Amino acid sequence: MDNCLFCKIAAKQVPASVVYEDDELLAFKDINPAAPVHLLVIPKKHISTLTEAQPEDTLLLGKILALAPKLAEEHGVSVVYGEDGSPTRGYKTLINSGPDGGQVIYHLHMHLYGGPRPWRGMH
Ligand code: DGP
Repeated sequence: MDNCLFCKIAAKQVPASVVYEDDELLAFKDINPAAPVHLLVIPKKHISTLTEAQPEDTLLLGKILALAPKLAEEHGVSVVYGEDGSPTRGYKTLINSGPDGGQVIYHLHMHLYGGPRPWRGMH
């Protein structure tokens, strides 16, 4: 879509630190990280917000979510179970939708945050 920053990143017209790419998805480092690991996962197809996603996008939405544990593993923030079975480390996934949801860039994206806390402005 014309004038969409994340479409331009997907088209390699704007540089980004890409950490994953396939035919449908792109993941890259957030330019203003709020946590030691802060990645964004986008569909290459332009969808403005989660509200605009259509029934035929359901598999694509699933692929975005399913990429999170793979990226978390690659970036050292996956959930790890200690000898007593209790979980350690971990990560947060977040999709902001609309102004009240805190969305700034109107191209659907999932944030992935991880790494030692505290994280800026988040619990
Ligand atoms: P949101 O508030 O959910 O729309 O988050 C938008 C995120 O996009 C925000 O964390 C900063 C990030 N961002 C904005 N512009 C750029 C950019 O040009 N490059 C990269 N890598 N990230 C950007």
